[in-house]
Amino acid sequence: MKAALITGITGQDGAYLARFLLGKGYQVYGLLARRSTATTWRLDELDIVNQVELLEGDLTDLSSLIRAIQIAKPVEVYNLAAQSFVGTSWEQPILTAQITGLGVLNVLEAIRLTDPGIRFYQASTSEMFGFIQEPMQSEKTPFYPRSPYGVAKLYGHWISVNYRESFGMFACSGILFNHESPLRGIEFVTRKVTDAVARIKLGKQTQLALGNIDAKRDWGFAGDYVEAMWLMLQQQEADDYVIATGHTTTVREMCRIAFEYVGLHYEDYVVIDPKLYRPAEVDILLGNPEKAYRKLGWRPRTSLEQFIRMMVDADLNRVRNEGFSPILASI
Ligand code: NDP
Ligand code: GDR
Repeated sequence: MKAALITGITGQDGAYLARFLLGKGYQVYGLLARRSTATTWRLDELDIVNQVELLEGDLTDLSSLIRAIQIAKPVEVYNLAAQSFVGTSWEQPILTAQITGLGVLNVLEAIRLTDPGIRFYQASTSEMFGFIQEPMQSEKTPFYPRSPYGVAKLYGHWISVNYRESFGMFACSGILFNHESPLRGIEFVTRKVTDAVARIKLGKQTQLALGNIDAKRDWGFAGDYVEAMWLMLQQQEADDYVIATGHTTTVREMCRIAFEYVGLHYEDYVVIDPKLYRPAEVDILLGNPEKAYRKLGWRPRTSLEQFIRMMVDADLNRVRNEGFSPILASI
């Protein structure tokens, strides 16, 4: 049985990828960072927590990564762990650099020192494009990150490319544009909105404070995007790919869709809080996934309207069961 190791298995993408790889017959190991409270609610939600093997470790601790690889003996390592919230990266820039930037080097070194034949996936991001220099961003678009998070990710991206070129390692970077789901963290704007829609609909909240609602994002569904990660590691040669839908939508329009689904108008509830504006913003992201279409045969399957409805439905359920839900207890 082939084994895979996922760092960030307790995150949104980690949980969906674990389920996807289990479906493909992999033995799935995940790195579990020590926290004061349990963070496995997403694995519980997908009902797979007993099917994966969790190994304690941290991206900033090289020895724990080497140990995890020695135990799991994976053929593939997916590096999804990160301090992934852009907003926090201005509050904790050094921690963000240590985890999201240097952490990638630790994983690559752990692989190089144990079994350099292991195939490696790095979770790169459209945030690396930042200040947009081309209307549609592809693998060839120059990078200009606009947050400490984006800068840290750019280091992770280039060190992965460098290990491929220096040591011939099979290292791929997926430059993924925003992707969402009912398992999305509450701090990200789609989930913040769908959670508020549920609370307002059920009479538990009256307003929703947001920052820049004119920002545009190319939003896809996380469940579709994890397949692209796996496909990259099944190719003859390691390469980098943009994964996106090719459509962009304002935060404002996303709000309209979410509120209208429950018969409400976002204008009646959304207030703008200037404190939620970022020190530097990425105004618009729009990905060109043509290379992934052509070489991986990958396609996004779920529309923005579909997954926003899924998220609102999930949040309505959670809010209704509040107080009893182990999921809510941990977010
Ligand atoms: P999440 O924030 O949901 O998950 C991040 C994961 O990283 C969690 O499992 C978290 O553990 C883990 N983690 C954080 N710090 C450490 C550490 N020091 N050592 C080990 N593990 C750690 O992110 P997503 O699932 O949304 O994203 C997955 C990856 O893809 C991230 O690298 C993200 O930056 C990147 N990405 C995401 C996109 C998106 O739209 N979702 C788009 C492009 C890239 P814990 O649960 O214990 O905190
Ligand atoms: P992003 O996602 O920064 O693109 O990073 P987020 O959902 O946080 O923000 C998207 C856009 O919405 C605007 N916005 C707000 N954002 C949040 N979080 N909260 C608000 O109240 C709010 N109001 C407006 C933001 O300014 C921004 O323009 C995500 C993460 O998953 C990264 O890890 C990943 O790399 C990128 O997507 C691609």
